[in-house]
Amino acid sequence: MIEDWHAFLLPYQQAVNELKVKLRGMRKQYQESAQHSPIEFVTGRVKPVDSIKEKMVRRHVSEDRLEQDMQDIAGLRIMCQFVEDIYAVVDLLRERGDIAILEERDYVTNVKPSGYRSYHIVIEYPVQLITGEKKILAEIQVRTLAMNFWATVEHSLNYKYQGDFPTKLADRLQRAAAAAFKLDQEMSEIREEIQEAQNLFSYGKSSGWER
Ligand code: 0O2
Repeated sequence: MIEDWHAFLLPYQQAVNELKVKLRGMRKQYQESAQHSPIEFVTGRVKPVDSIKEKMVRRHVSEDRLEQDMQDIAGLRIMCQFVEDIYAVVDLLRERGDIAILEERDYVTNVKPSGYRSYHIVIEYPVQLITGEKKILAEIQVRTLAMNFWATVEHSLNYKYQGDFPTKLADRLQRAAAAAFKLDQEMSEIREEIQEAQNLFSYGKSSGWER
């Protein structure tokens, strides 16, 4: 029995905090060298205890298998402007010496039945604790801003309807997913022009809207 969930989750929180800094650092380096950053912004979270318990029941995960079998207790999200940036980010992650990629799931190409798109990477990341090194599993979700918009809205609705959407709403969500992907495709078509304009404008720097 895990009696102290706070203590159990502490290394996960440390992993999320460290990875947020590192991934945001990658964006900063692109900006400083006046190059288009494939990373627009980064968020992270530790799965709330209630969600962990709910997923343990749903996926038949016992407490003694939790660390190995639940891969998204530590979660990072990387948002990109363009679909092409997703694959650039994945390449960057593959090159890093501080994370080991265990699994990749390409829901960008292989869209889920719900309409969900994102690129999922399961990593192993070592955190340094006062008791020594501990390897933590974390899931990095890489997606465009449009995919993120859809997933965020769908996630809230899912919470309300517990996945049992009325048919009309399910249809709307499917159409919204298709529209979001169409937007991504349209943006990709004019990507070079957009990036040229962004280089001239040097968006992140001169506007002051730092992330
Ligand atoms: P939260 O609140 O986002 O943290 P499963 O968890 O059973 O769906 P699996 O194999 O464990 O599947 O992992 P998978 O499919 O690689 O990733 C699960 C996570 O991806 C979910 O986490 C969501 O973040 C996201 N995701 C997957 N499918 C959908 C979807 O249809 N809609 C939305 N909005 N997000 C999705 P959680 O556990 O739902 O929690």
